[in-house]
Amino acid sequence: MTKNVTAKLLVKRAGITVVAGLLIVAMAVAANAGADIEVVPDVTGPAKRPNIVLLLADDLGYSDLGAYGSEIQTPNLDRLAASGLRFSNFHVAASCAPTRAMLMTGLNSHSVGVANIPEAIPEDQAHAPAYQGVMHTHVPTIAEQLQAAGYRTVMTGKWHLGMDPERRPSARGFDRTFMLADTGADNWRHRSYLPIYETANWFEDGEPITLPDDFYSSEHLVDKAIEYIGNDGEEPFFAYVAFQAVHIPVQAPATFRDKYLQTYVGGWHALRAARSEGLVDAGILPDRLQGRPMPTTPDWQSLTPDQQAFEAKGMAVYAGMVDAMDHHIGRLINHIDRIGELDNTVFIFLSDNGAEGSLATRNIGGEARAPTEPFRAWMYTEGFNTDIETLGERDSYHDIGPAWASAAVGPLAWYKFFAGEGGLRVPLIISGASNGQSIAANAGGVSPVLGWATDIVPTILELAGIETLDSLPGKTLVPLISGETTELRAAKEGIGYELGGNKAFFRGGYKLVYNRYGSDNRWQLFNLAADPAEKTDLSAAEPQRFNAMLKAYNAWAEAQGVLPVADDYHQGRTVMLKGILNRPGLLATVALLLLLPVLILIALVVWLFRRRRVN
Ligand SMILES: [Ca+2]
Repeated sequence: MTKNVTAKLLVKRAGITVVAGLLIVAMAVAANAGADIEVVPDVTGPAKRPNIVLLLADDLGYSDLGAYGSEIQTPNLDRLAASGLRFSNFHVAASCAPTRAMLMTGLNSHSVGVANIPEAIPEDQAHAPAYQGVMHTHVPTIAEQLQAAGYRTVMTGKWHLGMDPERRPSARGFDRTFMLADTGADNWRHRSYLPIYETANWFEDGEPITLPDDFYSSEHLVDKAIEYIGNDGEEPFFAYVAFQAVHIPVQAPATFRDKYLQTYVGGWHALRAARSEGLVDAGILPDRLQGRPMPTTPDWQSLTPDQQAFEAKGMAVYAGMVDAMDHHIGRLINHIDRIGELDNTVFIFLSDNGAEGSLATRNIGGEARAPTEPFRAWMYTEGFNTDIETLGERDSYHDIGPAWASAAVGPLAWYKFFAGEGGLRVPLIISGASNGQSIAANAGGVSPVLGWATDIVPTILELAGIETLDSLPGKTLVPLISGETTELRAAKEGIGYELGGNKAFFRGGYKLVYNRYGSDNRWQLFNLAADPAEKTDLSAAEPQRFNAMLKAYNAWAEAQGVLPVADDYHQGRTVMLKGILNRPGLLATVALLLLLPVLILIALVVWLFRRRRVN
């Protein structure tokens, strides 16, 4: 509250200064009327605070943009990168809601109640304040702070921080909202994408709504953002557009997909190698790295030609979904240009976690085995199909699986849900202008500085000219963008992280990491600066550093209220079991279907018995 009041006062003061300055200029002009003296207005400080557009992709991999070495065409984001600054060492949480909570509050996910997505929190953690899965209502959001400072605030897309009325974005500082409350949804229709939800929970301005028939997620979310931003640039605006691209179900219009029909026929090993090279060509990584082979990546050659054709087309859908998102971002940029605000708008683009490796619709070998039959049965009852001809189109359901997900993060290890760099390291582009001046001193440059999700809120506050609370753990990135400095954190300053039992601690160029999978199910130490692919474990070679970082992680975890997970905890299974148990209607239907043959049998026996007695 104090913060909001302070913000209001600062803005009021700024307004008074500008008005007073203009009055003085007007009086000077009047006094000098008729004289040959040219009066130059001396208005110091920004005439108008910049608009801020926060663009969030869902499950987009580290190397999925052209500006990060991808073959996927993303000309609009590449243009933002060329005039702004890219970050090559920026990290977020490995799944949706924890990152979103940090982006909205500037605080660590545990401290705002979002240690994990609500769907994946096991019963033995659910009592703890850090494990509510929905964002605490007493913590101010960036939207509330900007709103208090006179910004018009709009939000479209996936929220996933609480569905109760008081937790919806309409109650958390956004003037206009068009939002999805769930982990994801169909991109083409008003329909859930998992059996854990009865329907997709969409709201406009806090009220439940039904999607229009001509819906495609990236297109519609941008249409709504354009509608809410409107045509007049009276007040500065903050627009948060949280795309469904490229979250499961992977879906794209055929026109976007078909550009890539031949791109992935060489398979995932070839793509991973090409992406690793692309990251070097794009100036993101200094050297070409060979990624660790992932145990969940089967040999491409072990697939049948039919399987290869299906997988290659599926990846074309994924590329088309990224391409379509970029196309619609281009429409948003054009709108802002049309209303004359492009020279006073800052764009921040990032992904909420690394590429998604879950596989629900089929098995492809390797260690990525999944019980696909029950899921497929549910999928068909909902009207989805996996036909190759129409893959990604309306009513199609696709997921790329772990092998393509590994390729999408280039040489990095692991992907979404894991604490490897493939799960945590994402593209971040900050670009644009404030009052006609480009904010980037080194346009097209790349910053290799270690950044963390909580750095975005202080960055936005500084851009908006709002004083930042000392209690925020993150750092503003503005001095890096303006070229004032190339440093962000002191070498001794650490960053702790935990999600579903996967954990990490970053400090001084090193990373301590624990991934709950196979031989990675232990603490390992990597020199992140020299070894971003996390290939050489230094825990035995550098025991002092290892022990010091472990101690620091434990202290951080205790302060954050991190709870251990049970040895048999499995994120995906928890989501499905917990979700289905929360749907009594679905359970009753399943039970009835299972009991139906037994009931028929009993009826038959009774009928036969009676018939015999009658005879
Ligand atoms: Ca996500």
